[in-house]
Amino acid sequence: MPEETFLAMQRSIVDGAPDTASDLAQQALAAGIAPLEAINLGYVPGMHAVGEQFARGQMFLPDMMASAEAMRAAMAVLDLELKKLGAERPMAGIVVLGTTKGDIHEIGKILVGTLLSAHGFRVHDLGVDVSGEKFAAQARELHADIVGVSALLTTTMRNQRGVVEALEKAGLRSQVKIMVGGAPVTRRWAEEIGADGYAKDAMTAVALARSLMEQMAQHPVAEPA
Ligand code: HCB
Repeated sequence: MPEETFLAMQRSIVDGAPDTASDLAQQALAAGIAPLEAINLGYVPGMHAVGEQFARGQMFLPDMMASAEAMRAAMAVLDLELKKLGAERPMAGIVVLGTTKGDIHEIGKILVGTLLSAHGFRVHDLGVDVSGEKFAAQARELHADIVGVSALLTTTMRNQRGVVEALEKAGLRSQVKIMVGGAPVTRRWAEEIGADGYAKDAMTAVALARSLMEQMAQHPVAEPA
């Protein structure tokens, strides 16, 4: 039964069918399937299939937009369940999250934000197409412990370096940890631009955020006077 449900979830994304995607998410919750399982085994593989078909020229931009809509519809149902878990946990840290300048991909970032919230982090999502300067200004204003930067295009990945530089320029680099992610991003890239860590998916991002918080607790930096 779950196998069929996961396949139907994948199909709802490939077909760009928001109502079906949302119905399946509700059915899954009613059947006791964990929201994260539905995301990882049902909907995300659907998004990957869409990316592959787009790359092969078998899908076009409007199709990809419809698939994104279906993904959002499913996430709207599952998000609520995941966030309930976070309300019961002690505050784990403050995260400012966004997609780099020039990039409007948001699904992965939203997923990262949802899982961080579900694990007790207070997440401020700045949205998409966010400049390094805005990341820095918001990190200061919101007293962020961690800045999470997403990029899905090889052309916008380099703007992650711009975020690291903006935080340095604002004098915040020693107080704020930076984690990067997104389909074209690698650990090596994270090291090259001077970020503190890379996460390949949302669960890894939670583990990374926890370990960055631990590092900060072990080596606290005095707030500037
Ligand atoms: Co878009 N697109 N797209 N797209 N798109 C990609 C990314 C391609 C790989 C598709 C392909 O060619 N195979 C490709 C990029 C090629 C490249 O640069 N190498 C591409 C392209 C080319 C484009 C346009 C340029 C197409 C055009 O206009 N001709 C255009 C660019 C617009 C722009 O940003 N300026 C475009 C537009 C779109 C939309 C709008 C139709 C839509 C986005 C809608 C939205 O987000 N609201 C879209 C989509 C949906 C995709 C694919 C199909 C899926 C992306 C997705 O949601 N994945 C994608 C194909 C793919 O990635 N395989 C395709 C699912 C999520 C869950 O995975 O990797 O985003 P994720 O996030 C993970 C992970 O990376 C990590 O955790 C997340 C959760 O597990 N993570 C972090 C992410 N951020 C993190 C931050 C952290 O701090 C830590 C971890």
